[in-house]
Amino acid sequence: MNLKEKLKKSREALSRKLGIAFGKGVDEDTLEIAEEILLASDLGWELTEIVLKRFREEFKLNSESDWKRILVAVLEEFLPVHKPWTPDSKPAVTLVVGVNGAGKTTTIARLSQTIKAAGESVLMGCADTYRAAASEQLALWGQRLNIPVHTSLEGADPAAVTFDAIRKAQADNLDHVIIDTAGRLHTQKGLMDELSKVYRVAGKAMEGAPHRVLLVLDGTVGQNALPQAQQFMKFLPVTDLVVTKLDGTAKGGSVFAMARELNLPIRYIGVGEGAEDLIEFNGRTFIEAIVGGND
Ligand SMILES: Nc1nc2c(ncn2[C@@H]2O[C@H](COP(=O)(O)OP(=O)(O)OP(=O)(O)O)[C@@H](O)[C@H]2O)c(=O)[nH]1
Ligand SMILES: [Mg+2]
Repeated sequence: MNLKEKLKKSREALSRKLGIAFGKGVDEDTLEIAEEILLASDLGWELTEIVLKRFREEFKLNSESDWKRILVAVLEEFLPVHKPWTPDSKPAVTLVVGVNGAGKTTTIARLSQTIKAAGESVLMGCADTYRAAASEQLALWGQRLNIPVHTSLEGADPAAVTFDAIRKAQADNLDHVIIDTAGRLHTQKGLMDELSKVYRVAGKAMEGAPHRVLLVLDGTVGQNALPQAQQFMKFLPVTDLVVTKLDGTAKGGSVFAMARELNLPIRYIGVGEGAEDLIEFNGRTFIEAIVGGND
């Protein structure tokens, strides 16, 4: 899969526009245009100011603009580096949370597929018990990918389903269990409390569980997802971020602000609806895809 192609909207909004602006030479007017472009890419104020400062410093020494190299260097410095996740329990329990429609279920299916392809076993648990369709959606993925799914009846207690799914994965000696939850707004206190309960009950089913909590953010929302993420983090200890739908937005720059502001690793990104469109996030590759190249 060509990441550059998938992130085309963000690259055009950032790199192509900067290329046009700087192509005409470098002066204060160009830098003002550059500022607008950086902000429109959703890089955020802090990062935009750092990039502009670096542009200014370099341009004083050199009238030829090497803006691409500078931008890549600043973005790489800005992105916090995190250790890769290595599960140290069996099963490794992953809880997946986020607002409605962010891409939780799709992420779980694609993540499970990757786990299976790596030769490990996985159970997908459906703690989204509000809609019968939620169980059906996950069950369908299970059939398609030939991966076991644990569901329950509509209206069941999500915490109880989580408990059962973990116990089932233990009994079946599986490597992973990934729990899907119902989408909820960070402002819905009752539903957020329910999520805290799911988290606690997972720990009762198995000590140390869940071993990671993935917060799925819709990339098309850009930096506006920040307050939403901060609310989720008040109710349960989120460990990793997933940013989906980056194929459908020009605001790809927001991942830098998210990684920095929330100080959590962006573990995966979604760049399409296909099965292969969830990829492990790699800062360098991502930066290269939205800045690099000569197009
Ligand atoms: N273009 C694009 N679409 C995506 C991506 N990830 C998910 N989607 C689509 O977004 C829609 C919602 O995805 P779901 O996985 O059902 O989202 P959810 O968070 O489980 O939704 P709820 O359970 O209703 O809260 C689906 O149509 C997905 O195909 C992505 O990376 N790119
Ligand atoms: Mg879902």
